[in-house]
Amino acid sequence: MTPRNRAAAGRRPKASDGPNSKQLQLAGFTQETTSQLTTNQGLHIPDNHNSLKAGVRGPTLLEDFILREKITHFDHERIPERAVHARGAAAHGYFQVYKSMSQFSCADFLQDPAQKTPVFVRFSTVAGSRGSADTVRDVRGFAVKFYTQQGNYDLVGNNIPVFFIQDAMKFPDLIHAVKPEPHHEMPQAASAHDTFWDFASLMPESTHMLMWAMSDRAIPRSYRMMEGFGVHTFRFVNARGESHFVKFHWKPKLGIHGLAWDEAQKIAGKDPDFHRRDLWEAIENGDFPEWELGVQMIPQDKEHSLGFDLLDPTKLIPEELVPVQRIGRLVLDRNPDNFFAETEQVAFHPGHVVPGIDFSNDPLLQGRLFSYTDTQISRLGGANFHELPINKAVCPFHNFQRDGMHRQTIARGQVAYEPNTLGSGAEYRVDGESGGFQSFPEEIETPKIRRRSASFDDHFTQARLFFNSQTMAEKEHIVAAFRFELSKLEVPAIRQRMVDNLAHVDEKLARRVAEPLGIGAPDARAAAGRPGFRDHRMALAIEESPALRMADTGDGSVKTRKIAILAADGVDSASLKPIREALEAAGAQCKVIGPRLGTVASASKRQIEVDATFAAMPSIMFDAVLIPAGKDGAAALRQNGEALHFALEAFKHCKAICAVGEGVALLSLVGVSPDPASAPAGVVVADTPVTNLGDTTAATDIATAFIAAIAKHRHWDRANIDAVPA
Ligand code: HDE
Repeated sequence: MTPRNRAAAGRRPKASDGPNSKQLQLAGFTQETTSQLTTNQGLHIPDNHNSLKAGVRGPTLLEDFILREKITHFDHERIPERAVHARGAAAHGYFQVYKSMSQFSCADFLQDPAQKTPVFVRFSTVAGSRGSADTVRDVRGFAVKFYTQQGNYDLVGNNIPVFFIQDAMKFPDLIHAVKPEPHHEMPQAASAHDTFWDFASLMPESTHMLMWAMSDRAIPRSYRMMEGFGVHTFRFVNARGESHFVKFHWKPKLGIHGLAWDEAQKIAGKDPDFHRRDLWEAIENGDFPEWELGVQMIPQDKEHSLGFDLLDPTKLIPEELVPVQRIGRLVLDRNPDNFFAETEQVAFHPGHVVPGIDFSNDPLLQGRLFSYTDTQISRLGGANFHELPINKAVCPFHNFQRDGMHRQTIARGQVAYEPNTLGSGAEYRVDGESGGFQSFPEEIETPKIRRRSASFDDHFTQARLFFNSQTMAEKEHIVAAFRFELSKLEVPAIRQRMVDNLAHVDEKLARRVAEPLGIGAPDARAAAGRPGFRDHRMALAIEESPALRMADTGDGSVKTRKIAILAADGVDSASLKPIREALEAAGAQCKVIGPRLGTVASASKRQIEVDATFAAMPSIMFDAVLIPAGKDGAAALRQNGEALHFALEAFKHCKAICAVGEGVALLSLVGVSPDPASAPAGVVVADTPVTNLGDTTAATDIATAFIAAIAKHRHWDRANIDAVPA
């Protein structure tokens, strides 16, 4: 049964190994839709098609309480979408620590490798509305709710380790600037417009994050192929009360991979649910996405040893200076039962912490500690959102907070205050020694002041470090992204201001960005003269940080990669079969794409099922393309404009392509060298005589070469790719 069929049949997706405490709790709230319909008061409904009328052709009666209940409920089905991160997808799973972290943190869920802590993880874009496309250029949210035995712990992070601004005071400005412009509400889910770059160019502290946002990190291939970061510095606190500063990382097992920008834009039209679907299908297929939790720890007394301020959220700690220790793994193994009840109603909050984890004074984090409860109150309609099933802690929780909209708990007894003598007589408080939460007793004695610390004044060193650390292809993509975004602006002065700032990152980068933009050469001095400009350069012990690259990450497998097999009547099934089997054995997913649904007949008259048409599943839905052998099949593909475009576009997007036998001729038609000796990077050409292709050894060799090419993800350094007209 396919995932879609299974969902349609109402069957619950199963977790990998039995229900955990959160699933058991949720089960108490889930409901199957039975065949007998009732009103919300339990009254059986005799007719769900007709309203109550004065005669069959007469007016509808106000008395029709069944109609009114149904329509009233419908009228109130929508809740306000999240102000940011409105578009998301989520899944259930578990977290397991590798070994006890008691030396650093007393958090219960970080002690026992045998313990699996239930989690719910929501991925999101930031700027777009709930119905916007998944593949827009944007930061991705990566929010994890751990249902621990000490209460819920939320690690509400992003897929980029730094942020645009240093102080919460600027967050509403940042978001107002990036959201659609208020006078005409355009553009949707895009930063490529005047207000965003107006703001960004006036806030040089955003430069480091802009470098990341213009990189392929902002157009991920899949949620399953992105890193996650806690961004701020947090604290671990152990049972002795000792503190380490900590940065959190999520490292994806499948590596970090991006789309081509042209591809991302086209997918936004062809399949706006691309990432949501990818996550859902991977879990339904049993390919459970996995990440390792990494931590970088800095002892309390080494706070000032890094050359920059740990409290500054526009800085990261290079992994080469403080290695990331991998301390556990996160597995997502169950799709939600109901998008609204779970994915939409889940309420994250960086202030949801457990004993053993605490905050730092990062002024961005400090502002967030206020914002998240506040936002849920208006989004979820009141102060009792913690009682919604998806938000409910799995450990007991009770206090003397009472009443409010939609209260679920029926609190018994006379007493709703403390201290009291009329209640149970129990000791209500739990001190730190017995597992109560205690804030780290950091010493603070300092004047109250509304000012930025001078230690936050370096705005460019790490932006430069990021740029220097990229491969050539990654640098090219950054240049192209800046050009694209800035070319969309209507006000040239904003473009100019931005490239002037970029000159402080890298002169050549700024010049290359400026070249096609119809503005003057970047002027670093002009930038330095503008208000808000700071360039207090820190001494950084490294020039490059290879850990900041996306290239060559992951386990090198092709698991879950999607391969299109182009097919038409006359395809050679004898050579296709072993290649397909080898790809599938390696974990790739093959789909036969043809001119029409149904089947195509192979040269030997076998019927091969077509999964989708060229129009419904174009090349942008795939990671690689296989053009099989077969005289008539290949000739038919060469006559088909959609098939030609398929191959050409896949080539333009630097995907692995394998052409076999007569299929090779299609490559030359689209301008790709068919000579195996000079084939471009990632193009596997097997023009072995067709008669030999049924030979499984030859087919295995072809498959092995193709799998190696797919495993590289994309061949970004393919020569002269700009000249390819797709
Ligand atoms: Fe958020 N952020 N944020 N944010 N954020 C929200 O909370 C906010 C920031 C992040 O899947 C909102 O429930 C302020 C950094 C994620 O439900 C809101 C500031 C990081 C999600 C809010 C920040 C994040 C949110 C909107 C600066 C990365 C989605 C709806 C002081 C570390 C969680 C909601 C989900 C959501 C406020 C900055 C991550 C309005 C005021 C930095 C992943 O409360």
